[in-house]
Amino acid sequence: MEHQHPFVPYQQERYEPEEMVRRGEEFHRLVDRRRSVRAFSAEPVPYRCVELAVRAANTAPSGAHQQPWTFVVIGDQETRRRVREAAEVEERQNYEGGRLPPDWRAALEPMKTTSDKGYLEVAPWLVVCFAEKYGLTSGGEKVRHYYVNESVGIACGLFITALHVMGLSTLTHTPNPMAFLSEICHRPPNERPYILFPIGYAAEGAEVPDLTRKPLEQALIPMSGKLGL
Ligand code: IYR
Repeated sequence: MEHQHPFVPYQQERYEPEEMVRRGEEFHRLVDRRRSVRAFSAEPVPYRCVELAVRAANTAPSGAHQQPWTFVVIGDQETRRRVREAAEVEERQNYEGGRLPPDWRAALEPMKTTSDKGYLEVAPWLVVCFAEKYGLTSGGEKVRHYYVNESVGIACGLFITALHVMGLSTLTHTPNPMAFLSEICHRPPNERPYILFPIGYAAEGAEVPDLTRKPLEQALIPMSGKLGL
């Protein structure tokens, strides 16, 4: 074992029930306003905000505390242009070259997405989250990683939430296939690109599809009685 985790006391914050509900309602109102954005302003965004979002992501629980994520931050115009071009090469094959199977194309139709990924060059920051399929010891031995998808997915959830709290917009973009990101970001073979996030302010006049959230009765199935309040 390279690391040991001695046990230390932990005290979770406690609130009166009314305060718990008030905080929950406030948080729900906040996250309910988050939307995936595909039209960004080129206005600069402080690096510190991106760093803080990664700090939040880096608090995620993970299988065996293996923290199997890496977030690569790209800010320079030239690299953003390379990412856009490589993503568009793939997406043109998907959308115009017939690589997207018909059922997938039909599912995407309401989103009105196309192979044009101009936002990858407009948004001032691109962050690529990589998932570590396995770890490596200092001696180069492979270490099995557990629940990689769950762990990295949760980290990315925290990441987009932190950006939203700061008033920033993003998109969970998954160009397909996205191996080109490993090359551009110089990441090792044990890491695979997971999600590409353009980050910035939503463009003036940006529009999003008028989606609604799944009704609570479908998302929440209470199997036993509701307690209190
Ligand atoms: N990667 C493609 C296609 C795409 C797939 C899904 I599922 C989406 O929710 C959105 C897009 C693209 O980025 O256009």
